[in-house]
Amino acid sequence: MNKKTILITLFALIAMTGWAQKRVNNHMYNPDPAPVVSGDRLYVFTGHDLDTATYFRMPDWQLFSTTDMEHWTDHGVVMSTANFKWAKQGDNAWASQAIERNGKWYWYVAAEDTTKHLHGIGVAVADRPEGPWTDPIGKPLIPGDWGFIDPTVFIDDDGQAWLFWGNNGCWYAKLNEDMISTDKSFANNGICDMRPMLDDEAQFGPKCMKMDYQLHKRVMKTGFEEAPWIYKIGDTYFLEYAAGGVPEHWAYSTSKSIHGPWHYEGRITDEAPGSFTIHGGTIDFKGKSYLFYHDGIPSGGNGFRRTTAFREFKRLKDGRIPKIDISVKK
Ligand code: FUB
Repeated sequence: MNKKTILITLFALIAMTGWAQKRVNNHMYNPDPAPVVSGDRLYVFTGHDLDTATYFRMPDWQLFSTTDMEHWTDHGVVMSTANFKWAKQGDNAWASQAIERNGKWYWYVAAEDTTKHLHGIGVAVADRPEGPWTDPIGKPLIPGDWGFIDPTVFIDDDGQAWLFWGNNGCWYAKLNEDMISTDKSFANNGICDMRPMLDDEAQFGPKCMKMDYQLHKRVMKTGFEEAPWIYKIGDTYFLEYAAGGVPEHWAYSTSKSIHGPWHYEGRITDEAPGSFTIHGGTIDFKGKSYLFYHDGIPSGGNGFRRTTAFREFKRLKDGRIPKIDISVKK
């Protein structure tokens, strides 16, 4: 066999078997992974499902890191609802994402805005991922409203930072350079509502019948469910998201502009084993690509005790993402 045949055979074998599933930690429940690279290290910010949870019971946020994707440092719980005086305490510390800018770290989280009894988006600042983290504004950055969860943040090539978020809808705001305030002159008092775009199957994939918790009934809804994950490769914006109602699968759309229109690219994965949610995102680190997500395998299928998993994969041309098998067998 010559070198080319060996490489093709190897690639075909990997494509058939899928990449192995790995974990950052097997002992504590750690859903909603948000990976970020800083220098030589990859950090994964996660939430925390309580060991006894039978519904979402999430009091704080955790951090893990690695330099080689094999050996992980468990930094433990590095921030909790106690960091946000406006938030419901001891619970509803939902999905998050952190980003580094000019030597400071900014961590965007979903927590319950007690003035609205609905989730809003908070921001915390630190000098390093391990903290200590503080709330620089003492109020939600984005006040509570229906579906205002799952923040994702991205800094464009021109230095403009964008915050996206949403469940059963997607919204985005222009962050000011301080990263702790939004540009109120943008869109509708600072918030652009993407729901008309989500309605378009060419942009966000097939609609499906699912529960609307505001209307308290099942209706035909957009494929986009929640958990947006925004980034850019070359001149292409990527928006990954949980799709298809619950149980969720992971899908993505691309665009040549942060404002869309988006082009639906398809599924990245099928549903996560043992979990009706899947929240995650892809990231490139040391020349390889990884998909992070959570599943319910370690808890034996309890959808409220979820554990982060990751798998290596190879991007296609232009950074596009192949279908990744996350079934338990692999
Ligand atoms: O972890 C709580 C919620 O479940 C997240 O905000 C969603 O993305 C889903 O994973």
